[in-house]
Amino acid sequence: MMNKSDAIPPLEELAAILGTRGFSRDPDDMAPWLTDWRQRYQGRALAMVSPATLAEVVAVVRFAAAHRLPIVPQGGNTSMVAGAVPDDSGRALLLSMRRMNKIRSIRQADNAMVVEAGVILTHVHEAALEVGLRFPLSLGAKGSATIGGLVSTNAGGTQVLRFGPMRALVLGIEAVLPDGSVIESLASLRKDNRGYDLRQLLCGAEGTLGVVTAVTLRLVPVLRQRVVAWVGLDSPQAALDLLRRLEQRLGDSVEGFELVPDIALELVLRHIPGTRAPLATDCPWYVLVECGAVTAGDELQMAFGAVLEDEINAGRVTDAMIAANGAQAEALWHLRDSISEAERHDGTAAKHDVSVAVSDMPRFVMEAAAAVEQRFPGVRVIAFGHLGDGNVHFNVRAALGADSQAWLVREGHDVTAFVDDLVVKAGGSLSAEHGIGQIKLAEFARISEPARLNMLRAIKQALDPHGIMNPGKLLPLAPEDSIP
Ligand code: 2HG
Ligand code: ZN
Repeated sequence: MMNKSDAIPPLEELAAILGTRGFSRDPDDMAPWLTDWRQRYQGRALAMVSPATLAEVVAVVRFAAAHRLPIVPQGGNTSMVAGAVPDDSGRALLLSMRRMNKIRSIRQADNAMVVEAGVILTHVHEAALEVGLRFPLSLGAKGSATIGGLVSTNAGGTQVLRFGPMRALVLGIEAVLPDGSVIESLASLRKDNRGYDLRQLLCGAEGTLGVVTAVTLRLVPVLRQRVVAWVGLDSPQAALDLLRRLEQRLGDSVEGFELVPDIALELVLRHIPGTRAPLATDCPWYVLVECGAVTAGDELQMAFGAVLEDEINAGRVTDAMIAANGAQAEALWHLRDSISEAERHDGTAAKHDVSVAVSDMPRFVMEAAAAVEQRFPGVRVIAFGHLGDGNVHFNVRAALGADSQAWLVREGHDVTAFVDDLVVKAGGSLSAEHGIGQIKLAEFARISEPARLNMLRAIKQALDPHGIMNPGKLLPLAPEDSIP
């Protein structure tokens, strides 16, 4: 465990290495980065360090290792589980990766791009498009989330269906380990059987095993046909049935399939300026569907239209609109991508990032919502998101008119335990794509099988014996480590 010494380490050494742009103890510089996106945690830091090169990251980690200082790596600070802010001890170095923001190379012949951890997702999208390729992963926070954070949380998002989450898109990795050594493995090897998959170990490790400094990302061909539609229907089961029928008739062209309940659309229309309802008919559920093809033409649009017409005629779809152009498509995605923001404007919620088997999700959504609303009268469940991946955000909101902050403090814990028990019963996971961070730590410990926790702890202990890397995140303390 870390040395609890209060002696101030010689920070001037670090300041000299990093220069004025790379080192700050100014409270105003640090303030925006010490509170998590959901504004649930307020941390403190000894200093904010912002290295611009791999060598500088190595120097920071060596310094922290020598003085047993906690390091909290941070990109865009968009974590949903407070995974990128320090605790309030004031001992941590907040390691901002935002200055490591170079696209090092694009290897078109390998369909690959080497990018540094601080590159913002939107910039990756743009750089790929400039060479006629595409990086398929996308999510609402794409304008501020950085690659290092997305890799470290194995981010999912709204386009996982066809190409998978971050883990499926990281072909190579460069990282600084807790002792300051560097693992350099950026070659985009499609096959590599040198034992444990170290690259995958670092993906989703939430910065607890080292600092990811760069990765090689998989790129895919650019789309020449794209169909984006907003579909109204009766239930999550009807939505999943539609997905399967689309797959049967359009093959693997379905790239996005997002479930939106009417309550989520209402929140967006109320709080996000310039938005409007896509359909004239109000439906209890909607899906946003995106299909794509790499060939030019209009067959996809025709085939998609034919499926929708059949579904409407069969009474399985209530109403639908297909975006007529790129601007309309973006407007539909804007509705979907704004749900989280709209929900935040409306007050705080008990958020649950749940996955179960895809085929079980429609039933889970309906039954779990009914159970929660019966057990906690007045609360409102808003379950939305990545139905095609078997992942919804099962968020529970305070009763109308209630003070949501006070409600969360009073009842949030019980609500979350109730939901997580339902998730366990359904054989699911309490974290499909957001990670564990700080917010889910206690529940992760409560509902997980000991073998899982022991394995995680053993890996952590082997690689970071002094516990300096992002302490207090992801890994519940072992009973013998708990501080009395
Ligand atoms: C999304 O899918 C994000 O929009 C955020 O993962 C989910 O706010 C949430 O609960
Ligand atoms: Zn999501």
